[in-house]
Amino acid sequence: MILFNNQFTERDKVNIDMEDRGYQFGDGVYEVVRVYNGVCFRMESHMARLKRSAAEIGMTLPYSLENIEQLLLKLVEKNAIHTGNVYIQISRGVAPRDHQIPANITPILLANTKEVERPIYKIKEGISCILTEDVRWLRCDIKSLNLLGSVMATQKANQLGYGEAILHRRNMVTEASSKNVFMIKDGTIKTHPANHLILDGITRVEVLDIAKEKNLPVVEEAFSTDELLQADEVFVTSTTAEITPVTKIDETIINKGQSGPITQMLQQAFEQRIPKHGDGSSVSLFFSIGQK
Ligand code: PSZ
Repeated sequence: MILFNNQFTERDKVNIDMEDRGYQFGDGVYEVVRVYNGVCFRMESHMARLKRSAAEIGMTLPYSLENIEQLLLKLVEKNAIHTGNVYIQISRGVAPRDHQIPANITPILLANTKEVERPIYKIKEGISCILTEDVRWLRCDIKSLNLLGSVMATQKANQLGYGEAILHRRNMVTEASSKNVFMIKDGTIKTHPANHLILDGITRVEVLDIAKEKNLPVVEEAFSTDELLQADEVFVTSTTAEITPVTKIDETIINKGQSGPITQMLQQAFEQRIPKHGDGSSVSLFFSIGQK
């Protein structure tokens, strides 16, 4: 079952107009929310960011934020999602193709869900990343449907046999193509400040909160690609990747190709914040039995 505006329906019953501005211009915004044990994780933060993204592109949400949240919760329930993702996008709406936005346009909301396990293997063993130039626009703080810059960087990484692309502007690291980037040097955690050059990830905020709770030194400052390559530990974060170690960047092996101690400390604290079953059980990174 999917959500089309405020109706629950089947995917094959939905017709998207070719003049939907989401399709024509990438004119719209989206969110991905993680579901753990049937519970939406940090739903309020995702809803707040959705509202902000819409406001930044001058789009009024079709329903109240509370209404949208209720619809998404109902969708998760109807589809009996245990561990998975909720994808929601709101496009500007349908209008004859013209850059100018007509006054009376109504946004179109679409949401679906998917059962997806936690990427336990990558979270444990880490991933490899290429470094590539950040060619995206200057409003990366908006979670917009325009993802071409990110898609092209990911494509380049994949073609070279790497898992992700870490982006830089004139050798200053911004973020990864679909993740935030953190580095650790001499016990200090560094990440790019939340400005127009990055998406302020919900997972990024969670990591900063954990670091604060644990009195770990953090600086929200841009760092260079050279600094990154000399880091003791590197990790990337996102709603689905959680805290994933980066063990190789281009030809450079990070921390002997392993997840580092501070990364693991953060992962463990993150895992403790994940909604559990009523009985406290869940698939765990630290307490699992032969998960791959
Ligand atoms: O399933 C996936 O592949 C997902 S779910 C969320 C993302 C990818 N990426 C979000 C994202 C992003 O696109 C960029 C450019 N920077 C940072 C992030 C991380 O944001 P959060 O932590 O909110 O998911």
